[in-house]
Amino acid sequence: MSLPLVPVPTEMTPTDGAPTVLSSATLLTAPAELAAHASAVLGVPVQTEGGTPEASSAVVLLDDGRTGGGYSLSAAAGRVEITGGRAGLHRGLGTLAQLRDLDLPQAPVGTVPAVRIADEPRFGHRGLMIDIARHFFGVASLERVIDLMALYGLNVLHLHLTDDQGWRIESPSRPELTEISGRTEAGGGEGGFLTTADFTGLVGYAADRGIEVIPEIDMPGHCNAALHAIPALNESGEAAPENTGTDVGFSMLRLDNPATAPFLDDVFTDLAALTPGQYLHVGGDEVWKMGEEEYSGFIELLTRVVAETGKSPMLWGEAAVAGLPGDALIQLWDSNKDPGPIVAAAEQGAKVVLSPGKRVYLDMQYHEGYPLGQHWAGYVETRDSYEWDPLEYAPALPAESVVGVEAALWTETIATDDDLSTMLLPRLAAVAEVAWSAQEQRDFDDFAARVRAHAGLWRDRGYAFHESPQVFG
Ligand code: TNX
Repeated sequence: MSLPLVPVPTEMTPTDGAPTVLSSATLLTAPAELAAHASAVLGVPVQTEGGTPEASSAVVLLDDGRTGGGYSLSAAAGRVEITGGRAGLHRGLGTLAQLRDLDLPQAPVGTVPAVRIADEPRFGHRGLMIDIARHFFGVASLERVIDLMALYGLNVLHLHLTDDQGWRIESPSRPELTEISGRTEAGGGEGGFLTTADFTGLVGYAADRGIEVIPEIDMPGHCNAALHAIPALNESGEAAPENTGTDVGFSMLRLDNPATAPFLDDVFTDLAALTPGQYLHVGGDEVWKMGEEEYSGFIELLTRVVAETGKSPMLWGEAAVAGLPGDALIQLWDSNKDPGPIVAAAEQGAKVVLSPGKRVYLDMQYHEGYPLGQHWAGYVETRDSYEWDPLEYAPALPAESVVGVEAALWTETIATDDDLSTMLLPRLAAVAEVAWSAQEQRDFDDFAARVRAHAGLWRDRGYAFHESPQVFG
């Protein structure tokens, strides 16, 4: 078998020669912004100018200014060289980490087999959404998720920060949001929230690994946490009770409440100030009790508020019925619904990220009776996440509107780190390959054989995973 990399690279040629041993005696040369991170990932010291001690091997990262995420990697005779633009070097490091940490017949753990790789992603947006509102997951948990994303070439972490059950991001102009609704969660647990410093630290941790964070404040529905913390947002003027259940569709902010627009200004201005990336996600999903006109007006207000912060809006698919600005990014999720309105918005220039529930909702149960997850979109085993072509999912979507794929992990039933990684693995590896690798290179049986070789790596790093019979059977 050739090397079991995931996602499968565009071109890969195992070559003759001994494996390269990476150790504390390996020397690393890298562009300044990457050096510290590369050194930490690989466990090798950075080469300092001047004295060069005798090294047993070398890793060289060369920035060639390329855009788009492609890179090439060669390893032979004690030297590993990765060439690419900034995004490509990040992906090359993930590939190198796999080559080193997989236990291969050609090269045991700790060594890199002789190989030449030329690799390039299919889609630019390769995302994962984590819901930290239903159950709170803090910095340490999210860093471990980011590590997995980097290993498999995902480059967008979408954080669902607010919902009916809790408000998880400190907003300096509205401290009551987290003081009150940072302490509630689904099932009645203690909750929690990210301080502005926590969030900034996470954004930096992700950026060091080539990953952009897109934060989401979900409006105008899924907002009981705001209604609980801020009485004036309620039509009655009285705070809504906390919500620790998992029903959806019941809460909403009202467009004609004079407290609403200043509230949106405050929270999105605060969020924009913490976010170096282009996008703020404003939600827009499942507002079941609001009329169409008010809903469209609300979405238009949200997109104006985002524009004033200098950012671009990302929105759940329902929002396609409203008038959207040219820089809007729509996230298709409901695989039980006609994608017609999203197709129409895409024909007007909107871009689309595909998150169809029956494929990439990683909170769906793997099979009937599975102890974690839901199944409104169906049971989703590894093959379901893998065996689809994003450009065939909604064939009426103009191909150039589809910028990528994003998995989603909602946490109504997910409460621990082990729960989280069990739902992610092995399906996240499947989604990563859908988003990265060319369709004609993808084959489920081949993928299953490759990803099987990753179980040891997951165990070594302490990630619980689902022993899918489709992969391990
Ligand atoms: C639908 S997906 C939701 C979430 C739930 C999820 C559970 C979306 C935009 N809304 O509120 O958590 O289903 O799978």
